[in-house]
Amino acid sequence: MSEAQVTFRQFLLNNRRAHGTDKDLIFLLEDIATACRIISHRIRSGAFAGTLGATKDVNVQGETQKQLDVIANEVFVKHCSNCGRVAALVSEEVDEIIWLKDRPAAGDYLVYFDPLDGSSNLDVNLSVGSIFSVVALEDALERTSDEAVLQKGSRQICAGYAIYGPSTSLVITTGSGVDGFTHQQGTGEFRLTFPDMRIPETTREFAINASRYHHWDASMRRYVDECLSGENGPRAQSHNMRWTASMVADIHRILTRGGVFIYPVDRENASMGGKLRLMYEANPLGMVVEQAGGMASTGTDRILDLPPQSHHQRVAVVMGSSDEVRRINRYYQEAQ
Ligand code: P6P
Repeated sequence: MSEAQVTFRQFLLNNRRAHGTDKDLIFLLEDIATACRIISHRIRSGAFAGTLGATKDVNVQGETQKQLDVIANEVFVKHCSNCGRVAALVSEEVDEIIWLKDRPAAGDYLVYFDPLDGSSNLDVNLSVGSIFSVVALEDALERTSDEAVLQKGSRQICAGYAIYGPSTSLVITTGSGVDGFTHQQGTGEFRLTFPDMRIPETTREFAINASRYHHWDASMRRYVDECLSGENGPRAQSHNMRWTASMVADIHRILTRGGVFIYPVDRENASMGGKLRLMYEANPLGMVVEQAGGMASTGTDRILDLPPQSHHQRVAVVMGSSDEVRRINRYYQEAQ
């Protein structure tokens, strides 16, 4: 193991020296890393503990909750509540905002998370993940309100995810690039194994749920039709497609080798504003993608500039290699 494979704590302390990372944020990120370690263990032991199945409950998203959705949420809530500077938690699994302080101070943290993204993959032993985002309150609050958590993605001070795959990895940005860590069996440490992750500008790989083709608008069909038309089509090159039904896994592949991830608003999901959620999926992963040199758009607007209307708001997502995101944005612009 090279010296470069520093532990997560050593990395955060180095980051503090280089970029002035606040010590409370370091404590919070270490608590989040602990939560991800625990979730990783609960997933990998789920078959023995009988926790792989579904509950009888439906969450605010209208999705049947898996037992591990509930467990992962409880682990995130517990570990994100340790740091005395966290004012509120917004969870994909919880309808209401979880306020930890009655009168939050300026600089207190708002933490947004999807504790177990892609949990339908648990039944078939495919990758799932956890997504997290941190915003620091600009001003103190006289009283708590739903509006207080409606912060633009551009105000995030930190974002990242854990992916529970063949290995458990943690990927974070605090605004100075993107770094990936791998959980080391035995020591339990997250070690820096993928420093300074970058997304190539160009790609020939796209990720979309192609079974929804008949719901898409003309711009999205135009883009995918061209990708599928190969060397004799307008792109004059062949493309590859991947879809893992876990945004974290698709985005991690894109961070590792490029690509573009697309979940458009379509005729069927338009009434809900799309499928994916802004505050704890598109914003955090959008910050990671941008910090790695990619782009994150709705097809028409930069995701991180969107003014949130509600904390479970949904949004169209196009993110990854910048050349492809620009092309898709252009197709939407030309259709206006
Ligand atoms: P579909 C998982 O439920 C999720 O929120 C994302 O992680 C994933 O990319 C998408 O939904 C999968 O959607 O239509 O393939 O089920």
